[in-house]
Parts: sequence; structure tokens; C-alpha cells
Amino acid sequence: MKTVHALLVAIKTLVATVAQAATWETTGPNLLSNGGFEQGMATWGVTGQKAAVAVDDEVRHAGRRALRISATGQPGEVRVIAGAKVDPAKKYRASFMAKTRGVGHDPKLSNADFVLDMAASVGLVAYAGDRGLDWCPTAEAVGLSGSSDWKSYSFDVMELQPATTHVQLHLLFHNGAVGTVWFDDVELKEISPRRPSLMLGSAAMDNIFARSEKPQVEARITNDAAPRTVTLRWEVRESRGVRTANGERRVALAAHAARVEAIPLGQEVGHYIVTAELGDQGTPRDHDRLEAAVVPDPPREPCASLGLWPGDFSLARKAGMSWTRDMAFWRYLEPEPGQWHWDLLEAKLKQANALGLKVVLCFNQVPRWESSAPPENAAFFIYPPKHWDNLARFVEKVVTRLGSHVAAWEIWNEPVIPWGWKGSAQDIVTLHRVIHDAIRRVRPDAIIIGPCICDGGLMLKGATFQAGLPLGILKYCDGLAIHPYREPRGPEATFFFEELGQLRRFSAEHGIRQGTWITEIGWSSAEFPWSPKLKTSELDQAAYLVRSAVAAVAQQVRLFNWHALREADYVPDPYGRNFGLVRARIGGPKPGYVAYALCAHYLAQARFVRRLTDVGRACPPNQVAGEAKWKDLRPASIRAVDGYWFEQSGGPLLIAWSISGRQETIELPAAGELRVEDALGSVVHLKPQAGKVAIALSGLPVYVSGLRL
Ligand SMILES: [Ca+2]
Repeated sequence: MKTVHALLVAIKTLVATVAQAATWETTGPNLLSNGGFEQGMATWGVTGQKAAVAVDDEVRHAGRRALRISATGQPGEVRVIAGAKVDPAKKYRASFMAKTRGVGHDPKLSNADFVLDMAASVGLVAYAGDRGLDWCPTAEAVGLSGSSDWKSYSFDVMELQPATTHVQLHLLFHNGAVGTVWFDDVELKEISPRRPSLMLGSAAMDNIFARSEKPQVEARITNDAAPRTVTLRWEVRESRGVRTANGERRVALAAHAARVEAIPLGQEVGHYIVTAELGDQGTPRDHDRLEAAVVPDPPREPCASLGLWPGDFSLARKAGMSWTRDMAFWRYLEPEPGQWHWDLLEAKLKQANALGLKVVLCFNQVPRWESSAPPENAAFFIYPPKHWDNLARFVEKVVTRLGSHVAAWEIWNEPVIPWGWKGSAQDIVTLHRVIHDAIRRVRPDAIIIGPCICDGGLMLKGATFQAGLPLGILKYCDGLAIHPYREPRGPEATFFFEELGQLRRFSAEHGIRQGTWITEIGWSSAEFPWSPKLKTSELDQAAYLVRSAVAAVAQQVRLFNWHALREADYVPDPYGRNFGLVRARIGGPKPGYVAYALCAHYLAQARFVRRLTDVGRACPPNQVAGEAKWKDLRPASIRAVDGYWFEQSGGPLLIAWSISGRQETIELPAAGELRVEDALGSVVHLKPQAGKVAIALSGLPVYVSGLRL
């Protein structure tokens, strides 16, 4: 259900990754004429349901008129569009006033185009002549929902592709939306930095540095017409507040000059927050803030089973990943019969391979022309195809064209849930048979995985198969694809390790030779929408990521693929937005990115030995998983401390944490000093007393080396 983000992540290149809106000011005229709708619809075009659009002379923000779009849940979207010529070297701000009434989704349409929970939005599309420059039809930058009086909205366009000649602003009601939005005072204006201005940035994508890359932040200072000498002050804090560096420098600025001052981060692995201030008493001041990370250099031989998607592949590689995932959307690859659009997907797969990433490619989404959905149904893409033969032909085409770039094929994304697939249980089996057989015809040795079960509880013997999914489906799966989301609880409280153990035995019983593939898992660093008291903080997200990855590697999964690499800030609700490990709009890492990269660094060199419970007391591998039934386990049988013993070249490695998050102290036998690195790279060396070292654990795992177990 989260995969639709993949579609939209690509478009975010339009949006700033370095600057914060506050330091930029609009200059010059509104590039949209009639942005206040005083001349009615002059200069505006309408596509889709034209009847939904009207000029309103009663409800307006300024002048005598405003635009009104009213939607009643009819299938089909509505777009009101205005265009402007732009200079791709410049930066722009789109702004508008909007009043909303009851904007939302028609609940009868459970999976319309707004699966992002965005009923209405305003976005920008860049063009080079007639050619749209984006994968997606729009770059949704602001979402609108609910009911609210007139409010001001804006988003900045900080980076346009060099070929851009003009842009279109789209006021958009998505397929099946309901409610009314009034728009007024729509503007697109050039922006330039306030002077003298300070902007923090760096040479690294999202300010993420490998240790050997000379990690440093750059303070870019731009002066106005008055020569001056100003003070630059900065401070670097580790994400939990510990200050690691600070400084102050006098900077002489000539008129209209720009300067770059380096702020070194050091080479210690960590997640850092850099704040800087420019100016002195009585002179104009500016300030900025950014997040940066230092991660281990990617291992030459990364951990074979870790993955990260969707987003920039280079950031997946930098985190030490082996895998990524992508989607072969039928409706985008072949939007009309025989009309193929290979370029974008093929280029992405080649780029992933060039970076050393293996790809799971997942088939998904039937095109409208082939869908068996009722006419005009907004969720047409989750219905079975009219002709299974056409699906087979599509799959054969894809495998023939892209097969050399793909390491494993996932049959379909989440067909076992109502919003993933509208067919019967038998249709799901047919889906698997048709896609499996088509892949095999072209590549007899392909690895094919399914059925992409995404139930939060016990996945195989539990609800899903009992609900009527025939076990016969498994003959079309070389490996088990699963989406074991556990939100809002953590991996131990939901028996993640134990369940993966059950899946191993299930696979052995059913002849599934390629094991378990977690093609999606994630925790959003947000309140859980269905239990708002339950909140996953950014540090919880980092902790659960490491804990579930360690458990998965210990259980020999073939793939642990975290969703998502990048946040999705075009999604209005925080839950949908915050699965990512890298921020969307302003860029920069979250703590989870550093935690995952450090985890991948340790696991690359480590071989699992056994799980440990409590201090020094080992249980045989899979004791819990092997004997107890998932349903028989009670919270009381879960220990306070979870620990996994791995062997690495330098001796034993213990990865341990407090399950509840409360502080727990463990005592470990030690002949010499132990090195304890926490999940975010803080290192301490602890000397033994009377042959033991005491280590305080929190929910954030630690890596303990120097042990003799
Ligand atoms: Ca007006």
C-alpha cells in the first residue's frame, strides 16, 4: 500500500534540497496573469470534469471573484491550468489563497488515484517545449484537505532541469475527490535570497558523507551592495543534543560578493544538526540550519540481504545496501495498447546496476484499456485484466527487454489486500500463474517471488491463507515475498523474529527454495493514525529499523528492503509522509539513515551465531522460534533485553538493546576493554572491573566488540 510513493518520489527533483523558504524573498511581477480570476477564466485552461469548475463572485479572497472547484466523487480528475515562461537558472515561488469545504475522498472508492490521501493539490509541471520533464503528470507540492477558511499556501521551486522552457501550475482535484476548494491570488514569482544571506549546504547529496569524503558543510554567504565584515557563528550537535563542534569567524564581504566558508563535521559516524548565524548587533542577520550525516565507507562486499527503496540509488549504495526494488507499472509502461514507454524504468535499472545494486522488479497496476473494472471506475488499475493473455504478453515484453537488469521478479504488489487487488482468491492464483509462466518462458532460471502478503499479524498460517487464498499459489513462488509492517508496535512485541522462523519452516515444508523476501517493511516516524497516542519518534524509527534488520538477517531472509529511502512531503498526513530516512523537501538525513548505514556496515562482515536472552545466558538458535507457536507466546515470555551474537573477523560481536526502551543494564564477562558503539555512531570504551563490564542499554541497539563469549 505504500508503493505508490515510488511513482512520486522521482518528481521531487523539482524541489529544493538545500534552501529553506524563509531566507528567500519574492521579487518581480506575478508571472501568471489573471491569478485573481478577476477576468474570469481568461488565461486558465480546464481539463477533466469541466462542469466542476466555476468563477465565484460571492466567495472570494480579494477583488470581486475567485475560482471554485466542486467535486462530488465522480470518477475522473479536474485540472485548472495556467502556464508561464521561466528561466531554468532561476528559482520561483508558487503561492495561492485557498478556502476548503469538506475536501476528502469518496469512501466508496477505496483505491482511487489519491491513494496518497490527497484529494486536492496544487503542483507544478515543467516542460521543455511540448515535452513534459517529469515521470508523473504533476509535481504535487501542496495538498489540500478538510475544511478551512482562507489560508495562504506556497511552495518553492528551487531546481528546474536545464532544458525547461516553461512551467504549468495545476490546481488539481484527484480522481474521485469530494468537496469544494476556492482559489484566489494565485501567483508564481521569482525569488532571490535575502541579503546579506546565509545558506547552509554541502557538496554531498542530502549532506550525507562517507567518512573518507572529507565531511564538511558549506556556509554560502551572499552580500548586498554595502561592503562589510560580518561574524559567522556555528555549532554542530549530534542528534541527541551533544555538541561536537562550534566556532566563530569574521568574514569580509565585498559589495555583491558571495563567499563560501567551510564548517568541518569531523569523521566520526553520526547524525548531526548544524546551525549557523550570520551578522552582528546592528547589522542585518540571517541564520540557517541543516542536518548532515557521516556514515562508514560502503563495504566492498555489502551485507547480501539488505535493501532500501525508493529514492536515489546512490544513497542506497552509500548506506551499504545490496538491493533496491522498483515497479513495472503496466499502466505507465503501456498506457495504450502497443505504446511502450521504456525510457525511465530502463534508465533507472541501469543506474541501479551500475552502482552495484540488485533489483527486485515488481509487476503492478493494470492499464485502463485492459482493466475489467466498471467503466469510469477510479481504481481501475487494481482490477484483473480483461484478457489474461494480454497480461502474459506484457510480462514477456518486460522480461525480454529488462530481464538482464533484474535479479528477482515479484509477481504483484500486495494482491492479497482489498486495496491492492479487486479479484477473487482464484483471480489471485491466476495472476500468479500467468505472470510466473510468462517470466519462465523468457527466463527459465529467473527467481520469482510472491504472493506479497502484507498482513500485520501472522502471515501464512494465519488470516490470509485461512481466508481462502489457496496454498496452490505457492507453486508459482520460488521465494516468499512479504510486507511485515508492525506499526505502531516494535519488532519484538509483534514476534518478528519468531514469525520469520515460522516462515523458514513453512518454506521448508512447501518446497520454497528461495526463502523469505521482505520486499517492504517500515515504521513511519509519526503518530499512528488509528491510535494517535502511539507515536514512533525518529529515534524509535532508527531503533526499530536496526532491530528488525538484525532479526531478519539472523533468520537468513534473502532480502530486508526498507520502505522508504526518502520522505514523501507531498503527502499531507504525517504518517504517510514520514516513512523515509531522508527528508524530502529540504533534504538531509534523519537519524534512521545513519543507523541503517552503520547496521549494514557491521552486518556486512558478520555471521549470525545465536540469539541471546538476558545476560550471558544463551538459548540455542531458534529455541523460541522453533518450539513455540506464535499464538502461544505471551509478552511475559519476551525478555527485557534482546541480543544477537554474530562472529566477525575481530571476534564476537554482540548487538543488544532494551526491548521496552527503558534503561536495562547488562553485565558482560570481559578480559579486556570493550568497544561499545551505539546505533548512531557514539563510541565508548569500557574497562572491566572484576572481569565484568556493565553496559546500560536503551531501545537503540549497541554494537559490542572485544568480547570473549
Ligand atoms: Ca480575486
